[in-house]
Amino acid sequence: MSFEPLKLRADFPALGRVFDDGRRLVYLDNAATTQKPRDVLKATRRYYEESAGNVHRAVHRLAAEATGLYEEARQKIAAFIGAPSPKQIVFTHGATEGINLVAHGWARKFLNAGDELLVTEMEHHSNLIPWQQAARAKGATLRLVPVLADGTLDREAFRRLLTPRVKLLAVTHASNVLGTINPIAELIREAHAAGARVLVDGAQSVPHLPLNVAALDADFLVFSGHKMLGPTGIGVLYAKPELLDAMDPLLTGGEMISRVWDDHATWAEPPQKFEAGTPHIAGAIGLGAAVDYLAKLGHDALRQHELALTAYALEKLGAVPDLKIFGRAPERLGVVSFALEGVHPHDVAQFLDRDGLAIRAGHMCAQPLLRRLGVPAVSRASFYLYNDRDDVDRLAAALLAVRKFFHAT
Ligand code: 7TS
Repeated sequence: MSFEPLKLRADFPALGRVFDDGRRLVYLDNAATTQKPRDVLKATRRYYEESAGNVHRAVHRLAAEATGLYEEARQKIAAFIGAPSPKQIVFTHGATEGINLVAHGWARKFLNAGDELLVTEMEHHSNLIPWQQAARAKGATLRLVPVLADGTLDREAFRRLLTPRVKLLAVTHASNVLGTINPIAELIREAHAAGARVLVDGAQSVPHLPLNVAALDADFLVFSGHKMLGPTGIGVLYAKPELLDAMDPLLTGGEMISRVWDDHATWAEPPQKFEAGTPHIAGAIGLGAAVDYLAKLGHDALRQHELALTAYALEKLGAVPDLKIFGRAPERLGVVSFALEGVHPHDVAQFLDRDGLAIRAGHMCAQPLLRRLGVPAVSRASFYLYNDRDDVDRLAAALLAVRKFFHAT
């Protein structure tokens, strides 16, 4: 299917916003969070208006409907990422929680002193700090695979670092700063051959790329609903069944138990074992609707659209004088980080906001990477299915205007 971003835009109420000066919103902060289509808003609202019971406990009709909708969402998500069973889908509140769950429930349980954890220099803080903490708690060592000047991983260094001491490789599928798409299938294969498990941070990739966890043979995969048209506060941890069986829960309490005595308890089967308390039921249902929307568009068509738009953006931004683009990986997402010489990235974002353009500026929750890039902050534009060439033209024009303003004053 060919993409018609203008038509798709009509599905997103927020994208209809026009500011006081008559300029329409150009939303280019999709790597932070995406806008929500009506289908997602409707599904969420319908749960609250019609079926607002709790899940997995009461027998009344509302509770049965809520449970049905919640479990249906789990099935849709399993199908979307190619998980063999919905039992491998644990609802979390986002990618960050999923990583913490594995760091606590698996790493802290199974790591020994002298073991090693491998991450990369392009990780978001969410896929770094939980491993720093786990390594410290267990006397293990954390090592970082370097990033080369073009924004790709140093594969030779990776192979050198991948010793039999490495118990886990935790790696982002795609960088939220450089846009680099890592060769995840090869990294998993090499890590497995060295005897390590692999956690894939899919926060940036699952919303944009075709992905099949079973084919990849990933041990763990995490992602967030809000970066793929879904609600905030809902995300997913996928894991192989034997890992879910072996792991400890992060949260304990109601609904995650099998039997409870005065002084101890036994756990329910996964995924319930990891979903203590009342979950974000509306969020899960909303994420199910988001997955329906994306599946209808087709991941391959979405990828083609984003590839073409990113190539256009790199060309247009490349023509803005004094603009430096970070990351030149051949395989990349629609994420473009840049710096305009002599202008602070926050000032760039502020100026663009006046023109109705939403971009992000800052350290992108990737301080170790920015330190290596030699900058304290960058500006970032990130695209999704509803962006088009007109948005890129507006971005390039606004950047030229910012440059002119700062050079003239
Ligand atoms: N991993 C990556 C690669 C990310 O880009 C992010 C969020 C996370 C994990 C954490 O996701 P969360 O939903 O649990 O917060 N990245 C960004 C970003 O680039 N701008 O805002 C959030």
